[in-house]
Amino acid sequence: MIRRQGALQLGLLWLREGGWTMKLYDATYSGHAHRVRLLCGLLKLDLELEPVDMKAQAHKSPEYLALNPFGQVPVLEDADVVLRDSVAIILYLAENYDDDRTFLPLDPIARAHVYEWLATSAGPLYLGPSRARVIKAFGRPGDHEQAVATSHQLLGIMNSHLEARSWLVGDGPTLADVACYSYVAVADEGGIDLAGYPHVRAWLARVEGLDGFVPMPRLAKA
Ligand SMILES: N[C@@H](CCC(=O)N[C@@H](CS)C(=O)NCC(=O)O)C(=O)O
Repeated sequence: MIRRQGALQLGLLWLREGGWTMKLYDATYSGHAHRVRLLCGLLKLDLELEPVDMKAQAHKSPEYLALNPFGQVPVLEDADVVLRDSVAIILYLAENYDDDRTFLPLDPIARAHVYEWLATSAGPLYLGPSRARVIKAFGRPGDHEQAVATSHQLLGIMNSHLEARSWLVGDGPTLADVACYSYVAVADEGGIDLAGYPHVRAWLARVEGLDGFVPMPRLAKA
């Protein structure tokens, strides 16, 4: 297992030194894709962006479904590795390219706490701020009131958690912060006011101050 991983890493290094650039199938306003762009910025990794025209349903084309049968953005291609799902992708990048292992700590307890927030990003964050925004700003069907309620429950929990700490896990930024940042940063586009969550707002500003930070694009006002 370890030998296989080592061989994969050596192979990727060889390919990357030979001029290979990782490719992200991307959509500008997708917070899921933004997580990957953000981590690559923070890790100073080169990333080629391949825009997926979601308005034209390019993510449901046979070519794209061959990459991700769920027909969702993002997908990462790194040499012969093809990965769907933003959480899987950022885990892969941290495990293979974060030499200092700060974004995915080696300590098993700290790492388990990172996993808690990764699960939160695919649970309440997806059902809350992400869904509220897709309903309000993109006109997708769904229960906006429920998504707003889920968002406020989550933001209350995050606000209390961040009251006495700067980062979601440990003393510095980890994948927990990367996974949770994007949709919280644009929560207002889903009709969610962050005014009552000062510790969350301070945390957003802290992420934005990181070297290599990549902003989450805001939707143009109508
Ligand atoms: N679990 C997936 C969710 C990705 C996702 O929901 N992507 C949205 C764009 S933000 C999408 O492609 N939606 C189109 C669809 O679901 O048909 C991930 O983390 O990558």
